Amino acid sequence: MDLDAITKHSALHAKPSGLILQYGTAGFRTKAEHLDHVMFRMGLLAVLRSKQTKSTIGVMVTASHNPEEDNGVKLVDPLGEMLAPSWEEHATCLANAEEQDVQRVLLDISEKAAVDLQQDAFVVIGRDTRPSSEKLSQSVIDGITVSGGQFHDYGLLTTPQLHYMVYCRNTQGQYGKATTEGYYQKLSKAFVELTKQAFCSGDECLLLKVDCANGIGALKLREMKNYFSRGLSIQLFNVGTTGKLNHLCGADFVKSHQKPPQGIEMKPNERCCSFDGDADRIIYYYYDADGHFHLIDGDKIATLISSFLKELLLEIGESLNIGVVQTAYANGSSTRYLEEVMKVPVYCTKTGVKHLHHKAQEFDIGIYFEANGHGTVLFSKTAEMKIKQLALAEELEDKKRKAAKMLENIIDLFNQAAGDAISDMLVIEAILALKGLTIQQWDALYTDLPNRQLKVKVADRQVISTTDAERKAVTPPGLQEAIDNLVKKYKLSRAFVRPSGTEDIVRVYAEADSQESADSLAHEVSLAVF
Ligand code: 16G
Ligand code: ZN
Repeated sequence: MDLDAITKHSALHAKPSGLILQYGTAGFRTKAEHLDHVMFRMGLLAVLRSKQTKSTIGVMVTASHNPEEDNGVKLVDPLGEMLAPSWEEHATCLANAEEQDVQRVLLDISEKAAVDLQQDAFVVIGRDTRPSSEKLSQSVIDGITVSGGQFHDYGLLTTPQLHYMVYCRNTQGQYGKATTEGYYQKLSKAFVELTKQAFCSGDECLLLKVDCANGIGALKLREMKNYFSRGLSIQLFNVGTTGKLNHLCGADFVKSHQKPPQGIEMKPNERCCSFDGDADRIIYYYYDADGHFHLIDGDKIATLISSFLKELLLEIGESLNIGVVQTAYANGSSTRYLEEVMKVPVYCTKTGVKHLHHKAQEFDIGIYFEANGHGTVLFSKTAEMKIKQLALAEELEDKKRKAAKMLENIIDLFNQAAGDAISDMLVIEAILALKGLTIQQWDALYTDLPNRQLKVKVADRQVISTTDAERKAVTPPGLQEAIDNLVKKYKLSRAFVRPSGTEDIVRVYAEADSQESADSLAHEVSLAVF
């Protein structure tokens, strides 16, 4: 690495003085105009990480569901996973170094992480459709090339597609081909195989309306559609030609406002879903015949998937362990249904995909979803091997082999590297078709407890610290007692507070037996936070 060249180049991507940013839950995220230096430096860091792991590293330029003016960047580790926590710290140090210290910080990181600077480095880059993304990804490339790394720029990609590319490249193509065609082929083949017996002849019952949040999902779903000769009929809305990214639409908007996005025409009982701005989240919803809006969030998605997988496991008769991972935001009804009715073990982790993903890796089949619609299913190598063997076993009775074949296709249909709106959508559509379930029947699995989320602005959100997967406040003293006392006043109630990992606010969540109670509990808890 030519450190002098790096210093020279770095001055062309100068850090605004005084600006301090943190590698948060999903990388760096702020107004796009403040990010040029971060992008350049993440190019440098990706090269170091690639040298250290002797693998391809990914860099994704996106700010997901944030407003169009924002942007962000995150690094993807060799198996398509989120960047390791110790490297998040390196990322923060490097992003905040003053110009004259960049060289020193780079050497510092190399030393601490035992990076062999002689190693080759390879980085792949993807970006979302924000107006600022192209230029910012160019700054990432600048950082990569000046530090002697090689790269492949995929251009426009969904976040989960980039995770997929990294995973494919580091497993010598075993997971799939590291191209968008490879991704579409893998998913569409699995979907078509899986749903072979399911589809009725008329197209009407299969219609799905998709709100693409005016983002990358629109482009990629349109490409994907070409790979289906039959089956699913998808109609796209909010494709970005007129509307603004994430504005009054998208999964985050629908989930947090509990209402439909603008720009989609919904008839009663029609199945609709929304992606977020980088297509790693999905939320379903519909209007019933009386005009009531029904939201089907990540918890209900996890429930549908879990019950389907559990049935298939029973049929193949293998003792593979299954676990569902949620966060504190999971609706109490979903947890109760999973544990008491379905008898599957449920675990709770801190908010943020990396925590859920990590926990889900402990099981043969780990199902994880955040209530906001981000999630996937992970299959252990053992589970995958057993399932593949059974699918091939000629001597097996038909029913068993069929179940094993279905599981085999399900493994291919899920993105094993990250939650993926396109892949999750295909899984859900396949399950609904195979089970002959309408969206109302799916919705009726259990009734969500009414809930409310509030944001509270405080002087310093870090005075609040939590434990027990963010369900209990440790500091400030007295806060948890106050919450406990408030919760006692309501039926079927639960509440917690936590500092946001993406915004300078504290989040409050409350649920109770009625909307009125949930609203009032959330309000009272937010007063206790001051
Ligand atoms: C990020 C996380 C998401 C989490 C959210 C919480 C990833 C890829 N994304 O968007 O999973 O739910 O942050 O935000 O991990 P908060 O800390 O502001 O509530
Ligand atoms: Zn996202």
